[in-house]
Amino acid sequence: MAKTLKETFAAQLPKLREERVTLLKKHGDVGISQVSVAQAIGGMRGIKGMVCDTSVVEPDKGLIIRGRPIMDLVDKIPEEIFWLLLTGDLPDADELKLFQKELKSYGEVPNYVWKVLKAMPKTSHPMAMLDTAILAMENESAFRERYTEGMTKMDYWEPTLEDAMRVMGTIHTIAAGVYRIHYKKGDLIPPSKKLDWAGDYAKMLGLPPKKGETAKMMRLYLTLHCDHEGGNVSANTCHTVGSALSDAFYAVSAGLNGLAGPLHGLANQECLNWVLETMDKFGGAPSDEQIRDYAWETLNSGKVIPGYGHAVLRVTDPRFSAFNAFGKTYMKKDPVFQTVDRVFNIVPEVLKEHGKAKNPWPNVDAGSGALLYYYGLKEFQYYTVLFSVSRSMGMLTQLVLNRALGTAITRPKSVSSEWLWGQIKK
Ligand code: CMX
Repeated sequence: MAKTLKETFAAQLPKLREERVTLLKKHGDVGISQVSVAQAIGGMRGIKGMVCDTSVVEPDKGLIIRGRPIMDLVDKIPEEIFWLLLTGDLPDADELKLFQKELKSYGEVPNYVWKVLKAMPKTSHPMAMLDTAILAMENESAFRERYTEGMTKMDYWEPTLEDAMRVMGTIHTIAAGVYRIHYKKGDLIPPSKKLDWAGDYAKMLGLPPKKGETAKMMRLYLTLHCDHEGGNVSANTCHTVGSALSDAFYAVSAGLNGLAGPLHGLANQECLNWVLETMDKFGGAPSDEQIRDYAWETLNSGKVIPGYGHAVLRVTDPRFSAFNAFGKTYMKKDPVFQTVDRVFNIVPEVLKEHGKAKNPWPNVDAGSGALLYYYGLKEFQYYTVLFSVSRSMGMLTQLVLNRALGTAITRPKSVSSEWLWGQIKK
């Protein structure tokens, strides 16, 4: 008989715990990183100071989930990815079916969440709405309840997984509600009993199905954004908050607040804006020369070109390539998509000439907006919400793993500038 996600993970746990104990007790003194002054000032870039097993980002390869390059996973659906992130394996067909059913059993959004969202100012950013809704749902936390009752440390992961299922089971419904409330799209569309997570999200948004292509695009979108190892702002924030034993609702809401920053997830909304501005300025699909000029104008005015550069990657983000391949299959004549494709041919050269960005290549955000726009999601401000729905998978699975392995509360040592000068003089 097919096993549930909880049963599958529980069966793996003794080995994972044993390995963690061995690492700590036998190899705890092995050094893995040295820290320079530049790293302490520069966002701790490159310092190896935390463990994350859900995925790694190789500078020359991009995202690898549990040993599988993301390009090998583009045909999978997000529910399979969630399972993979947590357990290291893909579910078989029966396990997937059972998991989808279980997820739906966590799908009810309490009415007070809708009341909170409807009471928010009309000018609230959709990300502020999503994060507030997740935080409001903290009231449902199984972890908080069990912790108050006095559960043992060994059991922490169980209600954390339950909370994770509740967040994962509702976040797409909440996100669709945010869209319909914020943009006055009419009544909320209830979740379906039959559709998969991504297909249901597309339907609840109220997007035209375009013969099933919209759901296909959504599956790809939610799969590609699922995780990006542990040190990025949202994952790291979620981890830090969770390390204080704050429950999944606190931790994920905090992580999403980080995703709302323009240097992180919000770049998503800025990218397509930049592309459309270019089209607007030049009255239609711009020529290579016009893109070059506009790129320089952006850089010379002290702004970044959104969607390009990365803190870790040093090649074209494979997730950009996956979106590009999808666009070439389904919308190759679309002028916005064509412009994104042309920008890809020009901007890296400009950034190389500019000489500042360590990585002149596109990241995930450079291409996704054109697809969303084509399938009817024209409100850029909303784009980071889609990113969030997907990224919650990475944050939640990292959280469950850390609870299960008893990862310590985060508390790196900060130093004063005076101390730095002292070290330099030594
Ligand atoms: N356009 C212009 N300048 C850029 C640039 C870009 N796309 N990317 C990097 N640079 C500049 C940096 O601003 C920095 O300038 P200063 O020295 O004046 O501060 C310099 O190049 C060196 O930066 P870096 O080491 O290459 O990049 P960082 O690790 O500091 O930052 C990132 C990475 C993503 C914040 C940066 O490339 C950027 O701002 N890109 C545009 C925004 C974006 O697309 N963000 C989405 C990233 C994906 C995600 O996390 O969601």
